[in-house]
Amino acid sequence: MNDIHEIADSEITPPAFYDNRRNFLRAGVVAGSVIATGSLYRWLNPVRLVGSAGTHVVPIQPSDESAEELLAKGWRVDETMTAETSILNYNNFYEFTTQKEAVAAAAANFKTDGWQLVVDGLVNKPRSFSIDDLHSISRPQERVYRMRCVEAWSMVIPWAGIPLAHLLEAVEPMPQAKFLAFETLFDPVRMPGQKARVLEWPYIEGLRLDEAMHPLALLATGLYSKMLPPQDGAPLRLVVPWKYGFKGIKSIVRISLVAEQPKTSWNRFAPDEYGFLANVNPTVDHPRWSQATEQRIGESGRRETLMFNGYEQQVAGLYSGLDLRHDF
Ligand SMILES: Nc1nc2c(c(=O)[nH]1)N[C@H]1C(S)=C(S)[C@@H](COP(=O)(O)O)O[C@H]1N2
Ligand SMILES: [Mo]
Repeated sequence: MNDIHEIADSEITPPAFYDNRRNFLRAGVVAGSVIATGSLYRWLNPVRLVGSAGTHVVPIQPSDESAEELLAKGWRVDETMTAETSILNYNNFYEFTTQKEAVAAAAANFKTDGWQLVVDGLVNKPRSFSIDDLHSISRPQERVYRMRCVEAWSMVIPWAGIPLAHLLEAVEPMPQAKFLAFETLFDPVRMPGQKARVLEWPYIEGLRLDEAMHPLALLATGLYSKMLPPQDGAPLRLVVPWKYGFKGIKSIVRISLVAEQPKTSWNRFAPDEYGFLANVNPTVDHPRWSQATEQRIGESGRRETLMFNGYEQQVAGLYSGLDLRHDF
């Protein structure tokens, strides 16, 4: 384990992809206005730590701890990443369609130029952020995380993004702030699935403030070393890997700091099936199916679901004293 080190993205990026990115860079320069080259360069070098034999270390930045110490504490995913084609073509994004294999095509023309994220509510410094603003708060970090959907399928996904805690530090939550309410864009023209009342739009999700401050909570702006594509929640989505996938709200336009627990979309839709905490828990079944096992996309057979999706060592302390037998 002594060959763990931080390396430049270019050293480990497959050549074919690197060439694509150079073309992308050239296109950006020619097009001129779309992406400032400065931000693109910053984007091209997310912090990434890898270990021997492809171990993915979860970097906590800033951190005094060495990669070896992080590994020893379980900040790692020793698992094969799910194929990029699966991550891009098997999606839940009801604003476009409820057919998982059809989301990519339905979302292909979704434009996110000029996107602004508003952060407001119980904060001392409410403001709105462009994606470049977010990247200047915190250099993007690569995070390889398991994702477990409540429907009992799962993936291992290389996200990149900024720790949610860093954004919160920038807006300074007030002492009365106890929860975050997240909101997806509401625009039935650009998101035609919103013309059907499958859910009440806009999609709303929430976290407790202490959950949001946890170093694993990520605002993802990238996937497989590229900008986040529309079907996975462009230009930014939440990733909380110890919770069921529906907590990972996509295409976020607003984050409000609030005093009361927000009313979330899936909980309103079926309060007995989708809770607020929604921590992955193999011992608490969904009313209509078991949560004990899962189908890892790309594998045959099923594997056992892990408590807190394998992040128990990191997050169990957030829930000490809570009876998780009723959390679903
Ligand atoms: N706005 C919005 N966010 C969403 C959803 C959605 O329908 N709309 N689906 C959720 C569900 S159920 C899951 S499992 C994940 C799927 O993320 P992926 O398609 O990137 O794998 O997104 C979550 N975020
Ligand atoms: Mo899901």
